[in-house]
Amino acid sequence: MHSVKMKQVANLKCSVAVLIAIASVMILASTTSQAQHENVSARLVGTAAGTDAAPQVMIDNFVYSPVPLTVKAGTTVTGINPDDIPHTVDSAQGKFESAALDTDDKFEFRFTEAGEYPFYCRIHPKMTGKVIVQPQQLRKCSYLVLFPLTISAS
Ligand SMILES: [Cu+2]
Repeated sequence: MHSVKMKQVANLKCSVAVLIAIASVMILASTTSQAQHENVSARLVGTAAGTDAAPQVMIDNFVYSPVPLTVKAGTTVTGINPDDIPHTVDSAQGKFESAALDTDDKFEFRFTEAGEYPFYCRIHPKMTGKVIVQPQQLRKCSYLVLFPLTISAS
C-alpha cells in the first residue's frame, strides 16, 4: 500500500515536471516568435520608408542641419537647399559630390556601409556637416533564430 502511494506521488511529480516543461517551451516559443514578428515589422517599416523615415539634410542660411544626421546602412539621404544661394553637398572623402544646388534643388545619396561621412559645401568650404551611418541590426535576429533551434535540439 505504502509503495503504491509513493509510486503515485512519483508519477504525479513526473507529470507536473512534464507539464512545466511543455508550458515553458510554449511560453518561450510564443515570446520568441512575437519578438521575431516585432523585429520583422520594424524592418519592413524601415525599408518602406527608406530604412529611416526619408532623412533629409536641409541647408538654411549657410548651415546644414541636422549635424550629424544618423541613419541606418542602406538609407538614402536627401540634401535640400531651400536657400536662395547655391550650395553643394560634397563628401570630404570623395564618396559623393552634388551639383551646385539652386533654390529647392535636391541631391540624393544612398549610404550602404556603416561609418562616418563628413561633407562640405565647395562654394563655401566653411559649411560642414556629417552623416553617421550605423550598421543594420542583424545580430539580434540571428540570436532569435538560433534560440528555438537550441531548444528543439536539447
Ligand atoms: Cu554653400
